[in-house]
Amino acid sequence: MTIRPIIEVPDKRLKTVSQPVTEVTDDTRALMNDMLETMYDANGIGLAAIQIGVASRVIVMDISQRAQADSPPEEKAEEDAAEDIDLTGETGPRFFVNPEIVWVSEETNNYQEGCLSVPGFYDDVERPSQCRVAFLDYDGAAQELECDGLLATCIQHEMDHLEGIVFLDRLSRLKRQIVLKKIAKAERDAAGAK
Ligand code: QAP
Ligand code: CO
Repeated sequence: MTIRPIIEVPDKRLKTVSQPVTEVTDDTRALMNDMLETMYDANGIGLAAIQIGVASRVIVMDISQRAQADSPPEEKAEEDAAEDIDLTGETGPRFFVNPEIVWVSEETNNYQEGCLSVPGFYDDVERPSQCRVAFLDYDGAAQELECDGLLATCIQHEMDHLEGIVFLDRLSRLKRQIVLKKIAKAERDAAGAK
């Protein structure tokens, strides 16, 4: 497994619509393993293939990684302990190939989202609270999954990446422009500091 560089906004590649995978092969699994290692290394909970520059409809996720980046070490240990006895089956790595949303709830919620391609920025995004997703798993078997809570939010966020959409695109134009300006300024400052 290899940690690959994560593409960040405003990189145009993030606007690519990803292509369906024709068959889940060892190459697909090698990609998923690299994505998982890359995601864990960056303390993420979800990653779409386009975020490492591969325009395939592949997503990896582990929502038990939640809040890793923000939590102090003691809290993190407690969270991990809580996850260990979690019986919802919502922990551990998950792999989604060619995911399709087959149902969404009318009920929506707001979740403060972040993105490994937009490091350091978080904002509320409104999405359906529940959804049902059909996909191929790590072994290429067809599966359906009913999603709720963070799982539902995360899968919808990641599926947006497959359409070339970043969560900033779901904010008001004003908010998006403020974030993009801050990123551009940080980029300039970093270049100037060299
Ligand atoms: C998408 O995002 C997500 O800015 C996954 O400094 C996030 O894994 C869906 C991360 C929240 C739903 C709710 C972001 C790590 C991780 C950062 C991530 C950062 C370090 C983001
Ligand atoms: Co993202």
